[in-house]
Amino acid sequence: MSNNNLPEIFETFNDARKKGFITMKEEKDKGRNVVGTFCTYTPKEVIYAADAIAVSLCSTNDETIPEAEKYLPKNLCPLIKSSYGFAITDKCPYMYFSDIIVGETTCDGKKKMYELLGEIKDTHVMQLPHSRNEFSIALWQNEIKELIKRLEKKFNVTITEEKLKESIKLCNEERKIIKEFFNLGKLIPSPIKGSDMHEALQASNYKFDRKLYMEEIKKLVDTLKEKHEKGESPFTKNTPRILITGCPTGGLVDKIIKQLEEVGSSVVCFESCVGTKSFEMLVDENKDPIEAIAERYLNIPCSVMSPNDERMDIIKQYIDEYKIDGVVDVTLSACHTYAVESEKVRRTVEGCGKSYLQIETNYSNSDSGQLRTRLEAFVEML
Ligand code: BJ8
Repeated sequence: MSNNNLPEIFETFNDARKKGFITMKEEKDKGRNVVGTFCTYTPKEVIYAADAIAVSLCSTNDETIPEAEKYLPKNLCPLIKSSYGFAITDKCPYMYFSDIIVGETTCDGKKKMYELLGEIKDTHVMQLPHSRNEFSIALWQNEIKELIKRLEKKFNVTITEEKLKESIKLCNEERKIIKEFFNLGKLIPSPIKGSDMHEALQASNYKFDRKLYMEEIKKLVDTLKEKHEKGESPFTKNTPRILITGCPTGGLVDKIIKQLEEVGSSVVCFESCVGTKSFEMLVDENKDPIEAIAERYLNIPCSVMSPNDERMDIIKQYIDEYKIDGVVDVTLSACHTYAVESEKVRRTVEGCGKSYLQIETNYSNSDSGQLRTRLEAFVEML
C-alpha cells in the first residue's frame, strides 16, 4: 500500500468513493436531499444553504464508455462519456440517489451531454459566461438566483440570506484547512506523496459529514508536519518536484501520478480541479452573498474561460512557491480548451526556466507503458 508512512487517519480516505455509498444511503433514508454535480463552477454554498448534500458525479473509469459510445461520439472527452455511461447503465449509486443534477455550460461536450442526461434525470443547467467582466458577473449572479429558486422549489425549502452566509463561512473554513494541507507540498522534501494527497483531496467529494472531514484533514496535516520536523519523508531534498496542471486527474492517478513518483519524482502541487481550482480563493464574507459567490466562482481559472491569463499567473506563482522543477500538463482526449491552452502553459513554464511536458490521454490503460517511458525521460532530465 502506498500510504505506509501515513498516519492511521489516512485510512478513512482510502476508497472514499466506494465507502461513501453506504453513508449516502443512510442519509437518504433519513430524508436528506442530494444534488449531483459535475464541475468546480457549481456554487456549493447554495446547495448547503438548501440543507442538501452535494456529490460529484464525474466518473473516473472507462467501464461504461462502450455503452455511452452507442449514443455519444467516440471522439469525445472520456470524463463526459464515462459519466453519461454511468447514468444510462444505472451503475453509479450517487447518480441514482441524486434528486437533481446541476451542470454548467462549460465545454461544448458537457453542455450537450446535459441535454441527454435531462431525459433521464432532473437536470438544471447554469449558463456559465466564458469571460470575466461586469456583464458576466451580472449574468452569473442571475444564474445563481435561478439555482436558488430551482432548489427551493425542488426541496420545498427557503434559502435565506442568513443560510447563504452560514454556508459561505463553512465553505471558507474548509478552504482554509485544505490550504494548510496544500502547504505541506511546499515543504522540502514533501512529507506526503502526491498520489496520497490526491486521494485525500478526492475524498472531499464523498465525505458528507464536512466537519468530520475537516477534522481528519487537520489531524493529517499535524501528523505530517511532525513527521517533516523529524526528517521523515518518502523523498529526499533532491527529488525533482512536479506541478500537475490541466484536466481533472481522477481517472489518471495510477497512469500519471503514481508512475511519476515511481520513476523518481515528487508531485507536490495540483493546479487542477482536484486541487487548487476547487479550494483556492475565499468568498468575500463582507459582501452581498450572491454577488460574493458569483465573483469567487467566476475567478476559477479553468480553460473554458477566455482569456484565461489568471491560470498562467497562478502557475508562475506556484512554480515559485512550491519550488517546482517540472510541470506536467494533462489533457483528456478531445478536451479542446485545455489542449489549445497548453501552448500558453508551455510558454509560461518555459519562460520561468522550468521543464514542461504535455500529455494527452484517456481512461484506458493501453498507453500506460508508453507514458511511463515519457515520464521517465522527463524526470531524468530534471
Ligand atoms: S472547472 S476543468 S470540472 S470544466 S468535461 S472541460 S476535461 S472536455 S472537466 Fe472541468 Fe469544471 Fe473546468 Fe474543472 Fe475538458 Fe472534458 Fe470538458 Fe472537462
